[in-house]
Amino acid sequence: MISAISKTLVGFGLEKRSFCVKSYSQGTLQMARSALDEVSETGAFTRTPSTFRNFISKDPSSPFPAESGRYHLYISYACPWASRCLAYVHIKGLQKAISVSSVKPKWERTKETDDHMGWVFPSSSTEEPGAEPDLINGARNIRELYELASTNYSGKYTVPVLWDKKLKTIVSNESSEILRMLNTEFNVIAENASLDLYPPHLQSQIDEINEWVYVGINNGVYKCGFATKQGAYDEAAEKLYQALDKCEEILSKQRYLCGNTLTEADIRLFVTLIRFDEVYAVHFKCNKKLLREYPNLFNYTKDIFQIPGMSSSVNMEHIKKHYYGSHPTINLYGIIPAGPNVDYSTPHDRDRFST
Ligand SMILES: N[C@@H](CCC(=O)N[C@@H](CS)C(=O)NCC(=O)O)C(=O)O
Repeated sequence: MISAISKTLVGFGLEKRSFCVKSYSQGTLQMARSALDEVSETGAFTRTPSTFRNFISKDPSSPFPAESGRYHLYISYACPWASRCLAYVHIKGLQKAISVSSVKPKWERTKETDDHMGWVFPSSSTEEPGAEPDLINGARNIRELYELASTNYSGKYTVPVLWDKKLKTIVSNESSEILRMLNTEFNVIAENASLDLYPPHLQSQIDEINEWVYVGINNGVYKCGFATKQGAYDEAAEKLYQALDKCEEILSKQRYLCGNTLTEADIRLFVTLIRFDEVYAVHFKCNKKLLREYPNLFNYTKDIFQIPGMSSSVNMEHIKKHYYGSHPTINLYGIIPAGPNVDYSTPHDRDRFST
């Protein structure tokens, strides 16, 4: 049995990652090639920062000026960080200005010569519904985009990737910063320019909420799922449920996290909540309480799902195929659980708060 498991992990290119101690320098991880590498000696998942941090600007003289048709957003529907960028493209009305395409949901080998597993494009538009071949660069996978943009890149090959078709490079691979660009810099082009998800009077409140929501919930579910020691898991699960309880309490009094106005903080929370019962509860062991057991959070998730444009940023088939199929160290046989198939388009009670 042990050798069968070991053989399967080698097939996934994961044996070394799962059983060897990684190299560290002053507590930070070096050369993480995938999220599965980012586990510290205490068994805690520790995310490494994104590398491409340029900003698109409304100033036409900037290196990356906001221009219709110039930028492409590479996403995976499975990824919460990429999905929040896609949600912004939809709700800001930027579909005509910024093209978008999704990779296939399940990680595959990205090179014949090493064992890296990552995001790949389908070879035809019919191979995997929702995913498209890379018509911009003809890349076979996301890794090749990073290699086009930088000859000495040594980090993870993550989505989202905001690509500049003119300079043929990556503008940004940091979703929190892509959200800020999409919110303000394209307003001359955006069909829904008046929607401001980061208005000046709420910025400090949004920043404060984002901080504990990221630590406890957005990243917290990954910390639960990728923990390799009980203590690391226990700590992450405790923080997760404290943060969820706090959200439930806030949302018992108001429609959204910052009051009765939808903000960036809500979109950032939503992408984790929509994956919660379908994936995180099982795959990441976040089962102390389900989203459906939190009346306010559950109805809030439906409310946001029903905002025009939001539901088309959610592809549950890709979400389930990815998580259950791409992390063999925590789901060796890649079995996708049958349920629970929650319908987020059913009526909710959030209209009880005035907007
Ligand atoms: N900081 C990044 C994180 C993005 C990220 O971690 N994306 C995951 C998918 S959910 C990824 O592409 N992982 C590839 C890998 O771990 O190799 C952001 O928010 O944009």
